[in-house]
Amino acid sequence: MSIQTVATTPFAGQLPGTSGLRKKVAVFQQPHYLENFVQALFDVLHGNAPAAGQTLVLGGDGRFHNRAAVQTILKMAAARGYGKVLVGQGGILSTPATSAVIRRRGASGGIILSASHNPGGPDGDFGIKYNATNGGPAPEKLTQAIYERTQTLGQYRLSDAADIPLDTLGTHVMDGMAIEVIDPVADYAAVQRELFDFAAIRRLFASGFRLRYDAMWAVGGPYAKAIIEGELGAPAGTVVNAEPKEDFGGLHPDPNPAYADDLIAHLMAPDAPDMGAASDGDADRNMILGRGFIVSPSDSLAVLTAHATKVPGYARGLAGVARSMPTSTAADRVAKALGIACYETPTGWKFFGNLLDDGKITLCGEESYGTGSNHVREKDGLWAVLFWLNLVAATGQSVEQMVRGLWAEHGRCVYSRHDYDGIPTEKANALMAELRAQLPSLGGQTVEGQRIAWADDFAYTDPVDGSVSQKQGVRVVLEDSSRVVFRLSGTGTEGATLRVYLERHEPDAARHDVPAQEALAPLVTLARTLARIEHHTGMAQPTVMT
Ligand code: VG1
Ligand code: CO
Repeated sequence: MSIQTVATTPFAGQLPGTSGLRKKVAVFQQPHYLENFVQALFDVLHGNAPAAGQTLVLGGDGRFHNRAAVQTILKMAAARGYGKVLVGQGGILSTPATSAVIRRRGASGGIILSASHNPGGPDGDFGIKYNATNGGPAPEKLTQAIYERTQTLGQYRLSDAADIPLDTLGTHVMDGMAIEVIDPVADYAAVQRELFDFAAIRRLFASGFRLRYDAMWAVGGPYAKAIIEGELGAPAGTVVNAEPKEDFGGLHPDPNPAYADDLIAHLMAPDAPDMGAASDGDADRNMILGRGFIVSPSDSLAVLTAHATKVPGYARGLAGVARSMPTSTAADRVAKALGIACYETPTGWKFFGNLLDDGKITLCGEESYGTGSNHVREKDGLWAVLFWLNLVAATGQSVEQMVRGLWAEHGRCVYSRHDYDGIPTEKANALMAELRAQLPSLGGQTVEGQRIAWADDFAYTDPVDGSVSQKQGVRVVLEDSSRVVFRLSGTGTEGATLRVYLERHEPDAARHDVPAQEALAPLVTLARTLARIEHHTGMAQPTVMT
């Protein structure tokens, strides 16, 4: 075995956005493409020095190209002089599990191969991202440095060793580097066991409580099977669509009302189980349903915050809570009642990292079906499901009763997100530019019969390191505190996606059952007029409403 040096030319990698590099599989299959990114990463991390003695964690969500990429990265890590790589069996590690392994094993970082909730397969998407030694997504200065390095790279290095068998646990040596093929579930399950009352959840299932967990043919399946059916004794068949498939069964592994329609149908049926749940491609997202009842992610964060002390891992109370800016203010209301701080961050999990590391918050979440805590540094789909199960067991209340309890106490934050997908990039940029140009004059104006109190472009100063992130989304807030937020997605791979977030607080319990789209209709009209959505995009309706 020896180390080869391969000449390459710089490629125009995308500026890594909220989740590293995401592209079509065909792009990743181009010669040197993945290698350039990995070499740039290693160069930025280690300069000219070898990564001697350091441990790297490696795995992915099992989508098409996962196995090939794992073998390439192993060979490059060996060439870089890493001491050891911990790779998940079959090349598999969910995003939260990677975070757990990095933290528990004291690794220097980890590489996650995933395009999260984006579709997979030969015509689908692939992605790669780096998580730092705290287990969380690389901060912006690191992703920026990686991007810059990809622009000047002239060569990369890799071992010419043979591929490693990934399907059996065991250890191997490649050019002096140890490779350990690990059980992808073990460390993750150990973390969950420390947080939740497994005995109480086991009793809940033993008493006949029924859950339907839809793993969407993605990486959450093995974790949910092992923990929910294995350790917690839920009946076989509780976890459905559980075997990870390279193309997610041709479906969109995104747990929301549009793509988890099969799960929703089961929970709306006359013989519905007590609770429904789903996780996404890399198992960091979660959707929660009660019997005949859909929980909005913003409400989920608020309920978990309100009841956290009933769970052993959070029994001593929460330091604080954080939500991404477009997420509804339900958590803020609960935090206020509890007397704890609530932080508002830009979209993307990396912005929670400093708050978690610094002990300012314990729980955090996003409207995009992401919820998590200081147990790892990623959002964690199955963790949220276990949290809800623990709460059902501890309170004796149903999922719906807990959400209604939240509404009764704090009013309902009626919420929806409208996505306009596949907009030509220039048109989406023009829409945002036009909206931003109006900002100085919006406050005090009446548009579509609604009086705007103020409007701005959200900017965030990190309370821990003082770094500033500008232009994180246009906020238009009405006098009754209703709001519309506009931003462009940073994770799509085809054209641009406009996200319009709508929120209205409804204190009147008699109106809590008005369907969200109906209650939000005036705000939708306002949003469409203000941003001239149809004019810019040609779209009269959003592609997806969640
Ligand atoms: C989306 C969500 C955001 C989430 C991000 C990564 O980003 O809106 O809340 O953090 O995906 O989630 P954007 O820029 O497309 O709106 V995942 O499950 O891809 O790690
Ligand atoms: Co995800």
